[in-house]
Amino acid sequence: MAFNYITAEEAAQMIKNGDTIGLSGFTAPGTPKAITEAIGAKAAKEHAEGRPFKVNLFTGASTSDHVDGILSRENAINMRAPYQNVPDLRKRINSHDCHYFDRHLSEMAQETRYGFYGKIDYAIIEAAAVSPDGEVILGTGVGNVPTYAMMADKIFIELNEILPETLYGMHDIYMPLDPPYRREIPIYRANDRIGSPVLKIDPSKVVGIVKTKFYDGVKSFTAPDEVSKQIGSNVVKFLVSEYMSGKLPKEFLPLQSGVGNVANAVLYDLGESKELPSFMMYTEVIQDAVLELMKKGKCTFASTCSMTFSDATEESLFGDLKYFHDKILMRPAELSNNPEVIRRLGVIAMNTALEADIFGAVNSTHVLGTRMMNGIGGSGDFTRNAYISIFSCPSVSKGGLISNIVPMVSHADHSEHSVDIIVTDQGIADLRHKDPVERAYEIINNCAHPMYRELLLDYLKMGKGGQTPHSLNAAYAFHNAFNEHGDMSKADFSKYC
Ligand code: 0RQ
Repeated sequence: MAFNYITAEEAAQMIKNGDTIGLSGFTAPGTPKAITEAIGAKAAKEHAEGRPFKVNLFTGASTSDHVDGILSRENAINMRAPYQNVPDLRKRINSHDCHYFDRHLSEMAQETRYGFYGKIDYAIIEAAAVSPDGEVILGTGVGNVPTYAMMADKIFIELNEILPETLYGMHDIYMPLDPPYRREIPIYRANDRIGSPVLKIDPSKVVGIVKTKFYDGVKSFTAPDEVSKQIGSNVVKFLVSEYMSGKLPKEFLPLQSGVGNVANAVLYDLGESKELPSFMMYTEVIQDAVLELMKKGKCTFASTCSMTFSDATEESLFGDLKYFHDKILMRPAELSNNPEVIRRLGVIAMNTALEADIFGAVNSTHVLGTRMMNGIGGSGDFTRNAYISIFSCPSVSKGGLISNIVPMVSHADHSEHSVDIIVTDQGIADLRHKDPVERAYEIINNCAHPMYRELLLDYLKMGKGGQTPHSLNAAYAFHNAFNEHGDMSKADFSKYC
């Protein structure tokens, strides 16, 4: 079939107020860039002329300024799911200009197919190539695009000339049947391939192809600061001791690691470790550090949903794709984050907390209990189903005005039933086989910053009984002190006695 080549502006003209759009990609990689920019420009014009214009936007995870940035500045997003991390969108979410629902990433595609979110009007797909019969070689991220493309009435393709066609073979596209017909996902090792190297779409739904030329725009990592380095080295120390004590099998287990500087620091440290064997990853994103680990032979394979590499790393990867071609497989989010597969493979999960409480509950999403930061991302998919689930965060934030270890989390994303290990720059708390009070001492003594330890021990002693001795009237003394004085260390429990 001969496709229509159009401009991004022509594509944006077809999008109407109230349309629902599903995007390819996961984080910035694989996410469209040009048409969403043009939709932002259209929104600005519509708003200037007094007409309402907002779209519903479904993605794989976070996107980039080309999507969430421009559309939020133009106040053009009505509903958004399942994850974001762009400051302009964060503001819109917290001011209720945008309805955001923060979903486990593994569930978004199937729930879209179940019809929970209504119909999809358009799918926009970033691609390296598309054949006349609708075989698409995707780019550097997959996300939920198989489902969005299947469900959408119409499809736009952004053909990005930066993306080499030699990406062919690095994707594993597979969509499970829905209940009651679903069978097991036949991934028994992280490197098992179960699907197609291309995304198959109905070519008659393609209303236009837009040619683009964009790198993903992921910033290079800064050298890790002292706190990140300390957290990284504590995580590796923990993994080495688990391995040496035989609690991890001699072959080791696949790793999942979240995004950010700490995750990158952990991976670099793993590369230096002499005690640990080489390993595979079963994860949702891989960052720059993973390529270094592959070059050293320390990481032998990565199953992921996207290659979240900085532009410089992406450029060098495309120059040397042959070496990495059989070491990386990009899959849809419902496979990369699949609870069944995570449990089967025994994935070691490493995610990030904003705050953790002394009994082991974790808040990854809400600053001081109310303001959405980013979202849960894949942390819930992995945490609940991991062989061992590790959460890390600095012991304090804002120069010590905030303790990230608190009496009670101000919002609960991950309960103590799913969290095994907490790591801060101060040390490691192993919560396994410990009752709530034992966990509290473990966390306070090993993970809390020394300036907050006495306060947290005072809180624990205030408890009047019960297996988890919270003191409900004082549980938010830290957060109240920050709201009143801008400093959690000014918490005064006597006010609540
Ligand atoms: O603010 O930038 O103004 O200084 O929060 O904190 O320590 O720099 O850490 O950038 O890694 O973000 C949990 C948000 C951590 C992130 C979270 C302030 C702090 C700073 C950022 P400033 P850091 P990071 C992967 C899987 C989702 C869960 C997950 C995240 C800013 O990692 O969104 O792992 N994770 N998902 O000062 C108030 C506290 C605070 C606080 C830190 N307790 N109270 N502010 N800050 N702790 C994602 C995917 O699935 C794709």
